[in-house]
Amino acid sequence: ERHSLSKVSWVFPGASIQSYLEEQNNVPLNIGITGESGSGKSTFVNVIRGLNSKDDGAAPTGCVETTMEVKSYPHPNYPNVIFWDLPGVGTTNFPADKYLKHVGFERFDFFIIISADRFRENDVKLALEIKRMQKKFYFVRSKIDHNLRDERDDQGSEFNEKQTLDRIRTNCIQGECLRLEDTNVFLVSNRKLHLFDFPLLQQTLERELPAHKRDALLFAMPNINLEIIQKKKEAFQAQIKYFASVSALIASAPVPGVSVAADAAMMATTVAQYQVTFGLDDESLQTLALTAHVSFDDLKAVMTSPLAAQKITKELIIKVISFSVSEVALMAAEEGARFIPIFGIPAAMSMSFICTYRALSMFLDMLADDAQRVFRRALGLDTSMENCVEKGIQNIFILCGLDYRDRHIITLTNKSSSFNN
Ligand SMILES: Nc1nc2c(ncn2[C@@H]2O[C@H](COP(=O)(O)OP(=O)(O)O)[C@@H](O)[C@H]2O)c(=O)[nH]1
Ligand SMILES: [Mg+2]
Repeated sequence: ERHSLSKVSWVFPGASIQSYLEEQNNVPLNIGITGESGSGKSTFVNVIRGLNSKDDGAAPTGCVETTMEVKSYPHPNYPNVIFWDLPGVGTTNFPADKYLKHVGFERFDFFIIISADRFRENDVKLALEIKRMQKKFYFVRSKIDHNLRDERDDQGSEFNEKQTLDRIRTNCIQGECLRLEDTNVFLVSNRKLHLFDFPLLQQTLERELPAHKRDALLFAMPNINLEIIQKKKEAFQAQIKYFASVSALIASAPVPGVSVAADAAMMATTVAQYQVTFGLDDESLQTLALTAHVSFDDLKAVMTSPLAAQKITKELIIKVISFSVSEVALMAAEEGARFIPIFGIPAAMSMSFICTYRALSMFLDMLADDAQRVFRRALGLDTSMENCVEKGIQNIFILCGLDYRDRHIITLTNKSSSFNN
């Protein structure tokens, strides 16, 4: 799939924009997950990649660690982002410095140290050694859902969630941990990543990573809240100008027809990437349906874009674009402009730029919007049917090249329906 972008490179063998784009999407990010056996490392490695423990490529969970093996788990959509399931220091019996050599610490961008209860001497020694090696570490206290459930059972009406969380936070970094100044601990439930401190952990990682690695992390993160969906959208939007430039270069090829076909192939690859990154491909939706206890069909039902639940192909892209009157006019103009001698090629180039820019932006908007609806539906938030109908109408407007912000037409349809009642 990824290669369809490079297939067009024969048109402009030197086009460095393409290699820039490919590099952007292949920035390596290696995250080491360590902690004692049973703390929830393998489960974390799975859920952060959007996988259930039974999915293909999932790390085996619930088994007592006996090997010193270091295992890598690439992200299913972004194999450049690798989560490493490391043996606990305790399992290896190595002191911290030998342990870090054994797991190959140089390759890691940062470490996550997980514990299901209090952090121990081992964890602290390891953290100090990681720091000495000038790498970063983050403490994650897992299984918070268990603790809250137990507390609720014990305390009945006295139960106070915030107090309980505060107490866990202080308790798990007592004793040995006080040797580490200002250590943050993130309270996480692998069963419910969107709750507690996981969103904060994600923000912290993003803030503390070098700038060129931030998008790699962002695209690989599960859609745990609307902010992440919005941030992914913004990062993709920022890339669109480069894709549009590639298509402008292709358009300057003096062969009619090549431009549209190559653009559609490139767009299909890009839009398919949007789809999986927003978790809107069938597989991701199925996983979400399972974890959120919502039916797959219910999730599908809230999506309103013409790309919803479809495999993204060149043909589909052309079909959706050809429904959009304004895009077709632009494309036809581009093909026409090619035949105007001398001025033709630059004109075709700029039209191709605009055309690709607008089409990709349109697809991105549609999918980001669907992602938000699916997210709300999964959490049982406010995606009412009315809402969907209005959005459906908006999409028809876009496809017809009309401005859907022309609200009076929508208001008109609303009026006529209330008239019928
Ligand atoms: N309730 C709950 N169970 C968890 C959580 N994380 C892991 N588990 C369970 O704890 C057990 C051990 O987890 P695993 O990921 O295999 O730990 P590892 O030995 O550190 O890799 C498994 O049965 C998991 O399902 C969590 O956050 N909440
Ligand atoms: Mg494990």
